[in-house]
Amino acid sequence: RKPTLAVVGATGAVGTVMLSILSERADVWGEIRLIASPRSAGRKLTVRGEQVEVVALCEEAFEGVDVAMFDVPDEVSAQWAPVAASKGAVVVDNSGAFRMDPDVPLVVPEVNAHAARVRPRGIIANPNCTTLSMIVAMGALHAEFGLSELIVSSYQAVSGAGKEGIDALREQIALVAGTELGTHPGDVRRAVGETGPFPAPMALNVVPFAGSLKEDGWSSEELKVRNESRKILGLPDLRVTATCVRVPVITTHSLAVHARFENEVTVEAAHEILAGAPGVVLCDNPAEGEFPTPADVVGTDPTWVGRVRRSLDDPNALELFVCGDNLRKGAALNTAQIGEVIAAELTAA
Ligand code: 11C
Repeated sequence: RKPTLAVVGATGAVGTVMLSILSERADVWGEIRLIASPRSAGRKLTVRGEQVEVVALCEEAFEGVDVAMFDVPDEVSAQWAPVAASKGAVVVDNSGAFRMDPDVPLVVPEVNAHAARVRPRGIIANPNCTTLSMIVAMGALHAEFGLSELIVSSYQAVSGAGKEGIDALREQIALVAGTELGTHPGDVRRAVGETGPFPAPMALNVVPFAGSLKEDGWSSEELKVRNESRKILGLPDLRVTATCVRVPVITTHSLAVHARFENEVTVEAAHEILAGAPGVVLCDNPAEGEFPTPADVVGTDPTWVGRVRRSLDDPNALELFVCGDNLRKGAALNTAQIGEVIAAELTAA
């Protein structure tokens, strides 16, 4: 029997991408049940070429479910993931609710698939999209050179803030297009008015803040990059500094990474590792204008890496630029891959 899958949050920005990913990948699932808030119940959505009616989130919706993928806000996961697990489902949760729980593995299949086997709460967490956009490449380099420090700056797309974020940028672009705005202090801010889910205008701008404000001036996104990278790589003392910035890109997060290693590095060796790493595409020929950009990477599955340089003042450090689609590998795809690992385990049992 093929396992039964539930997708919770099927109508959201990540849920929508999840349905197309499930339709594209090898079909390991029996029934796929779509679950969303009562307000979306009754809607019909297409998955695997078939129309499936959305059912409302309730305890009975998890009856007979083997794997439940959650793409919902933290508080909804915090309440409902344990309910699904108590009904016997293995939960793969894409919220921040359980990522740092020591009894919940945080899994990126290319880096630490083995961690998915030990799940005392019946829950496996999927990392934040910013961490996920770089961690496959960093895991491959770590395996060879031994990572000792990461200093990253992110360039995060507005879809990280969901459909509301996408709508806000589109509306703001329409308001500034064809004008001479962006030449005087505050002119863009006055023209766009309400800034939606962002603390400043996104059109014609970059915003050095993503997530919520935490202790000592750090943002939640910056702390997630630090804590989650440490947990996934199994390096609890890894030195990590992140500055998370929102840019006017619809989808695909980018990161400029300074990575320091235990051992000396060369660009040639880094190129060889990255070119051979599963889930990574090396795109690094600046003389020909070849480097990853969000506009080229969006809609693709791998982590794209370019601009690989050895640090001028440190033979143990590399500088690189990484792009990954934050809704695919950054969210739905990684969740689907974890689900497939569990489906294989259940089918073999
Ligand atoms: C953003 N990375 O770009 C966030 C969205 O912890 O799963 C995902 C938040 C999370 O705004």
